Amino acid sequence: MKRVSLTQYLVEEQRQHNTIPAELRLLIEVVARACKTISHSVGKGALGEVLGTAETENIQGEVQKKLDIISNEILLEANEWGGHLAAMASEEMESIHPIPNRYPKGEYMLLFDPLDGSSNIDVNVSIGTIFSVLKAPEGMAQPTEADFMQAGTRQVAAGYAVYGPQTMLVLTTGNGVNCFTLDREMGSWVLTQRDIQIPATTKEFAINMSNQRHWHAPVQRYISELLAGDTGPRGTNFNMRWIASMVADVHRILNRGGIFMYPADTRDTSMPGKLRLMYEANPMAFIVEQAGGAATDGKQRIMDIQPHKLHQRVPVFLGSRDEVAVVTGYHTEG
Ligand code: AHM
Ligand code: MG
Repeated sequence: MKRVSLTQYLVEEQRQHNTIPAELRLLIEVVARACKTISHSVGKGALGEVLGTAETENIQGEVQKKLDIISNEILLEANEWGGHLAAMASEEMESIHPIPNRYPKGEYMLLFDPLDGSSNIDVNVSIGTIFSVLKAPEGMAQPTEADFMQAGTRQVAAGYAVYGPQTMLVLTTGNGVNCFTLDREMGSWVLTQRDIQIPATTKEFAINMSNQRHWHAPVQRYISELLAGDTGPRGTNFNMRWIASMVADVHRILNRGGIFMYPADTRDTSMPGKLRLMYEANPMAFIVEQAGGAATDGKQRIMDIQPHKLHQRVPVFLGSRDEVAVVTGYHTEG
């Protein structure tokens, strides 16, 4: 089999479709290289003294794991000097990170969740990095948070790396979804799946069932119908999976279909759901839509939401488009 590297893929994609100019290619390659470094740290585990919690909390009030901080540093350092970015933003940093004055600035802005699925770090279950790329607004001088407040439809690229039995990078630049596997011996990313398509129908769902008593009526209805299986209105049995790493759950859905949900609930209505719009929901929505799936907040397409805060949360329903349509219908009808 002829091996296509990430670089070759990016160069050829630009030649054929004109979607990856040189600066964007550099950005993607730098992010991919940083993910390689994160994968290496993750893989060392206790041997690299990277497990366990740090003594800090992030802006969401969550205790940070050592690997959350290490991964954030790796991504910041890798992306500062290349001249392709104007600013970065991260789940692990309260405010945006403009490129320091000692480096040239570029026209892109990068957002990331450096290590998603933090609760799985210490138990050797798949975790990942999620990223989203926006363009800096025309004429932007010193970047501010307001410059990041762009709907998901404005993303020029999005992707995630999943650190599992294999390390993989899933990427879209708006022309389908492709997957690269890290060749650990060679240290290179090799194209292993082209133009991934999510089946439109599915019999598999993913939700944290322990929150059931807090859900709103539409989600209660939808899940109870799935659980009723062939004895209920759906007339067929559904299976459930919940990895508690969005990257791993989404990766399964990309490969064999499914619906992933993190709904808002009755607990704290100022914090709808758990996932963050700008660096979790939007990039995943872009990938899922590019693979023929759908992503809504229960009422509208996630990528159409006009953000108002860097760390804002959003309810998420994504995956196989027929199921996303059913649960979204339950929210919008009547
Ligand atoms: P994190 O960014 O702090 O790791 O939180 C996001 C993660 C997602 O990867 C996953 O889908 C969800 O939190 C799991 O939540 P729960 O702990 O309710 O199972
Ligand atoms: Mg995270």
